[in-house]
Amino acid sequence: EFGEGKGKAERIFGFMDVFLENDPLSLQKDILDHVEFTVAKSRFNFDDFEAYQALAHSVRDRLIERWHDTQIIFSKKDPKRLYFLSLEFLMGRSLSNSVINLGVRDQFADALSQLGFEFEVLAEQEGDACLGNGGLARLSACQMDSLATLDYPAIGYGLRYQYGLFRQIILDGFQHEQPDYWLNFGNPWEIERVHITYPVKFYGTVTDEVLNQEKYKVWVPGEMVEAVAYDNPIPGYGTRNTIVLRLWAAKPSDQHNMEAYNTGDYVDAVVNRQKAESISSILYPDDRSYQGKELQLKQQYFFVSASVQDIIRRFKDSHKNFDEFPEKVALQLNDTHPSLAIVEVMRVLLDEEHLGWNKAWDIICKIFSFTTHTVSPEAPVKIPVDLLGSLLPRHLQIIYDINFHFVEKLKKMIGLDYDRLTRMSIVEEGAVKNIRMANLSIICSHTVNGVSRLHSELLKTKLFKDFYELWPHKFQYKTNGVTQRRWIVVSNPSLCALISKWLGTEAWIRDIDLLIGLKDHADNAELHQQWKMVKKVNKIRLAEYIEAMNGLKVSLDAMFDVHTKRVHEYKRQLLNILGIIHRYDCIKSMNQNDRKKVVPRVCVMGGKAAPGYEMAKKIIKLFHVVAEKINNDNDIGDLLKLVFIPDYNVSVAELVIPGADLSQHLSTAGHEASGTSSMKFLMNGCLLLATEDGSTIEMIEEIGQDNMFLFGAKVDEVPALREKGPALKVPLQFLRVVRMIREGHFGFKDYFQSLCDKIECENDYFLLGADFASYLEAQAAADKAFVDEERWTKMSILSAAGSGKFSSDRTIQQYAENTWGIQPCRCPF
Ligand code: GL9
Repeated sequence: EFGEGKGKAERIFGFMDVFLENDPLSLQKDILDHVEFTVAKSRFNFDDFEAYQALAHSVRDRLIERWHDTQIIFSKKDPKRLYFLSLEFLMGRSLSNSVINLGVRDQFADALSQLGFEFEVLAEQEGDACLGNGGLARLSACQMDSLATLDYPAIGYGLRYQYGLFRQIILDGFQHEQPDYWLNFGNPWEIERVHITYPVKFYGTVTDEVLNQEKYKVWVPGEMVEAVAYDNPIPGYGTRNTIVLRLWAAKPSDQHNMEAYNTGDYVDAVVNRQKAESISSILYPDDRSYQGKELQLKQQYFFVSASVQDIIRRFKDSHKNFDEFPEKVALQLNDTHPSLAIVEVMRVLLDEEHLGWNKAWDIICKIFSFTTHTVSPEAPVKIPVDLLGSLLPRHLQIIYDINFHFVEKLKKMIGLDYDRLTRMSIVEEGAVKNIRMANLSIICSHTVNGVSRLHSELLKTKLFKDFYELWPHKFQYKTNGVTQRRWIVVSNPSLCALISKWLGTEAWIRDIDLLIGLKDHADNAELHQQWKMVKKVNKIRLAEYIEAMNGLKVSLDAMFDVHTKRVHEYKRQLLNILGIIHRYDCIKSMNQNDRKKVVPRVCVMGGKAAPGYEMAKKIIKLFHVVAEKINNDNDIGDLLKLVFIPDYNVSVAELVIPGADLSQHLSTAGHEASGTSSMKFLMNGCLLLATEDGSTIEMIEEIGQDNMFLFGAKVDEVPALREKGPALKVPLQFLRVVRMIREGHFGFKDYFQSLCDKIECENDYFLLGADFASYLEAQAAADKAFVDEERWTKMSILSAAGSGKFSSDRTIQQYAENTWGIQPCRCPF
């Protein structure tokens, strides 16, 4: 039994009040204090970047104050807490988001202007925190914002990578990668916790020991590394609640390898020690493929072990024994990356807390929930048994034990159906034995969530069919959402003001369902006028960015047609490029009269390709060669312009999304588990051109198919089309544009042959040919709608009005109620 509740909170509570003042004078003094003493510049002489740093520290002080207050309430009330484990968080910038959520944006802006600085200019000084790859990582960030805003007692855990996602630079149309030294100029948004550290063990051997006549396993590690906590406060909006994202960094441990100093070369020993830091040094850039690398597995366990120690330490601080553990702790596994947490909790309960198998297993089954984010059956995460056994010998034993119990139980339930037993086993037999992380996660979690309704159906009928038939009650889904705080309030202030004006309230910022109220004004001429003005402001902002970046002047009258996301074959950026070539080809063959009817377009593309993904890199290059040709064709002028936005990230998205008229979401049906950028575009009144895939299907229900441009094969039509293979009839236009690429119309003829082969000669797995005609029709429909300004504006208003379902507030509330079983716990002042 361990210590009782601390009960210190009571004493402090009586006279606790707001400590830092937010009037202009206090803010100015705070900022100047930080200029002088934190940044160490003279308060009479500092530049924009130094002013940003001082400003950030003043905001951080306020975050810390609220976070402390929130902590006191949480410790006092001791609610069930959610621990959100994710290896990736794509936070982007913090300044604007923080001051808006704290409700001090205008006060800070006033204070700064009196000091001769402009808030917006300083905000531009901040770099992005890119500790993630794409959709999955940005989803985690949006969900943290919702958890804080809805007052849930939650903590996020992740890794503090020294290098975030690579920077993409484009040289001669090719993608090159550069390291992201995001910490070089310091990071005012984190608090280093030098006293919150945990040892993390690797390698070594397992021995048997006897204690009180009971046998126990003892893991004697071969290597030890220290995990240090870095806390990133996450403020809620319209509440004092501020939660924390705790990221772990690896440091050499003093507890181990002391021998080396005495025996070997001192300098060598210190240099070797330093290698420990490499564990948290770099984010793996591969979107969704686990490569079985030792360092990657080390990262996963490092983060899991530190988090689990922290969670158990916090629980023990205020509870006598583990009886209440499942009532106080919910652990959310964001995809399979943190799944070793299951085994780690089991190990601690067995080997360190000596609870015995049954009691420990009973706890495991009550605390874990698992969300999967992929539909790809080709990329299940597997860990080679040899690798796992050498790095984490005790964990491998526990996995075997869990599997043994599971298979025994399964045999009783389904009999000796060996095929099925083999499929469901955690251990994959074969030339190389593997541990299947998804099977482990499903078996040990009480709930398995998908990220959209369609995704969930696919999980139940295809990917995890065997498990669904066994445990239908485990399977749920929570359609993804995004936070309107970042994706409207921060990124589109003009639209934010307009919405509040027409709804007569700002309450929609916390209560997104109110957005539907815009529908009542969808025909109002005055709103139309103002709505168009807002779009224009945002298009100007985007056009200026494009010009500054590419030197390209684009016409504001053109339709801004945007396609931004990670580059992947299934996302079909190639389909967009083929469509552009077709458009170009058509314009070229028109007479002057017909040309007058063409809707001018600015086609914007952006996104990174995984560094080793050859096809994706070719697609980026193809966009550039086509852009080069079209943009320099005087015959085309403003009718068609192509822009590639390099290094697309969160802060660039904040600028691009509000400026888009149309956005494209072209995944082959059945491949995009959810998709979340579409939700951001929708909220910003951008029309969608999309396939019926992932969350798009639910968007159709919310805003109606008349307000979108839909095309392509539906998910149940895909298998039959694939079956046909080369016998499938593809339209002539398709063959023509592919031939243009093949024949070198845009140069780099040899380089693009393999790309063309894939969609023409090989099986065209992603069905570009099959969907091409219907894609062109949808594009034509978009052109037609765009020339009818009134219709377009109405569609745009209805898109935003109907986007309420896609707030992460709704997603999080569903998780809280149906999966985690947690209640809000709100700071009372
Ligand atoms: C993803 C899915 O592919 C998306 O469809 C989904 O919207 C998000 C969030 O649930 O998760 N899964 C996944 O591995 N990625 C996703 O975007 N990829 C990256 O994050 C790079």
